[in-house]
Amino acid sequence: MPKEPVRMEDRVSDDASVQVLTKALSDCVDTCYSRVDAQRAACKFGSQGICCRICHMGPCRITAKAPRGICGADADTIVARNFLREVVGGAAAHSDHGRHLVLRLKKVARGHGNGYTIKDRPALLRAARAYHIEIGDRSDNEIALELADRFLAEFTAQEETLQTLTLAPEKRQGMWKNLEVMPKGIDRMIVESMHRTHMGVDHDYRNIIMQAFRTALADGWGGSRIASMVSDILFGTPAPVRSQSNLGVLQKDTINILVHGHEPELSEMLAVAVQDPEIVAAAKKAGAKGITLAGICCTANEILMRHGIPVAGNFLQQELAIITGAVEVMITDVQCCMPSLPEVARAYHSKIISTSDIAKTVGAIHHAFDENDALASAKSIIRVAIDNYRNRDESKVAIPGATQPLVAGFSVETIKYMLGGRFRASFRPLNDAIMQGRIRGVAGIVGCNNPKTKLDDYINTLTRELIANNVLVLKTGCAAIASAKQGRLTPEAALEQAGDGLREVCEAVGIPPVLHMGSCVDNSRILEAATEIVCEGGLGDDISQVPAVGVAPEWMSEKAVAIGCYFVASGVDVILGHPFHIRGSENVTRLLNEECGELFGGSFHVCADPLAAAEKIFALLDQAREQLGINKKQERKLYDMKDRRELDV
Ligand code: NFS
Ligand code: SF4
Repeated sequence: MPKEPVRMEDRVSDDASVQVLTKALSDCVDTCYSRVDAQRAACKFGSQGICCRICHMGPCRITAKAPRGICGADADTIVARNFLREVVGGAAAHSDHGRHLVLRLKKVARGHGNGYTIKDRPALLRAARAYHIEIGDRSDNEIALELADRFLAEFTAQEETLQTLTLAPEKRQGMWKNLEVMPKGIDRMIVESMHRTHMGVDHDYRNIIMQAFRTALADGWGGSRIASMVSDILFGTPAPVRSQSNLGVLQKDTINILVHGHEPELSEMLAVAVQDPEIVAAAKKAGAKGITLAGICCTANEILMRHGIPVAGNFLQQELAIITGAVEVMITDVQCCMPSLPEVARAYHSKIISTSDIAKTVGAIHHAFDENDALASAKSIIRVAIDNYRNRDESKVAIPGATQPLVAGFSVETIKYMLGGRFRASFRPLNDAIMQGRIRGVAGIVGCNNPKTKLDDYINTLTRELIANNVLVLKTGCAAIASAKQGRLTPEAALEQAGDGLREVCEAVGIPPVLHMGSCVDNSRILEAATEIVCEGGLGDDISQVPAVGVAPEWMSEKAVAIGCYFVASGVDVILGHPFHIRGSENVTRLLNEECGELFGGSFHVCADPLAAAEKIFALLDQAREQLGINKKQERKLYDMKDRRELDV
């Protein structure tokens, strides 16, 4: 019997995506949703992690009859090696992004900014202080140059452990030391991990998994943290900004340009270039009302937070955006850009322009971003879009109307400021609200979408449950965009959807119940926030004691694996919507899902159902509250200094 066709409403959650996916079908355009069907019977060796193709005696697969590969590697070794290589991929992606930004900072500091400047002096000074760099009466460029070199040393250090680790609570640093997981230079960790997983090197699954945590820490506290710090220095520390989300941000009568990928350098210049009077005039001359610049994936998050530029969609909407027929140009750089994009674009007039020499796609136009003349580069890409406007085929255009308002830009500095005001900026009110039970705890919901499950559904169902039950939600990446599309990133959402305690706090402070903290490299901001909570006092002296969890509901990328690992290694329990490819090894599964709790104070938990995940999260938060002795709902109380001193002990 032929299988029931899957309904669009079962693939995607929001009306805009339903409409465009239906259009894809009538336009006969393939998307990841048609391809996921073609891939249906996933290889069980792959999904259990027991396929090894590390050497050419193989590939080998583990079965009951063949419990070892040709070299003798068993399921534990093979699963652990594959897992470590995933962490390597994720850590490398984040960190290389960070490195590019550091090299840019160095050029700026040397006076070769070519349009880039140090936009945020306080961010520069914050970073300099973190590295104990002398400030005195030195110029910004002098400080930035020393800082850039110190950042670069974090990549190249051969023997010293990462400086950024010292930004973690002291107790956590001690735990890392005892467990011998303090990473040395980021590049060294990545190379060493590749060495360890070469044929015939590291075979002890525990030793391999500990290296996975070490490498992940080099990402979360190293490469990603550095990427966020340098982005703030060069482009500004995010502060609350209003904007719009979903495919409806594309306009019928403007030239529509989408930026997609991760690195903010080009998109920052595009944000400037679209306002250039010459460019605006050229757009008008081409018969358009103007130019609409919008983003997809994490580039969207970067320019949303700093410029309020609208978000067209998250990961699984990249193809859908083209299928609206209204995109003149989609500009890609690195990471999460599907190789299918030029093929989808061929059905319309859209052009895909790749801009990074390390990320080319067959069928895309390669327009290398000239970093020595970034503004001119940005303008010339925009001109391609302007020229392409006349090729738009109106009969193929269907932009779904729906957009949702949002507020984004919640950096740690901003949260502090909003909680305490300019002169008393602090996390104290948040700690107090957690201690009093008005806020039950904090959940960081992060990560991607995955066509194996309905777009945004798990993320949004879980978010709804959590905020209704007084859990403050911090978001990054595509998970943040999912909430934006549902209208949950506005302070007004708190009034309608948050539980009483959380609503009270949100209303008093003027924040949404779901805080958009940025792109995926900005997950380091969540660690920073957790550290601030610890340092503020009253909720233990380590991150693992704070009632906080991490969740990656619809994750798909190696970056998400690395993120999960550095959260766990930082003491945060992490809920996954679907498991890692590790089930072929009971030992590795037990280590990651159970024993890590003993080692780090946090481990992985797999919950396929969002409501079960919510229950699990409440249990974890309540357990942390119990251990802190604050697990009772308390009346609101105004603390005097004596009370505070007692609480702070
Ligand atoms: Ni994160 Fe950002 Fe999205 Fe997943 Fe990809 S865009 S870095 S990896 S898919 S959240
Ligand atoms: Fe097979 Fe061992 Fe080679 Fe892997 S490393 S492919 S298990 S022989």
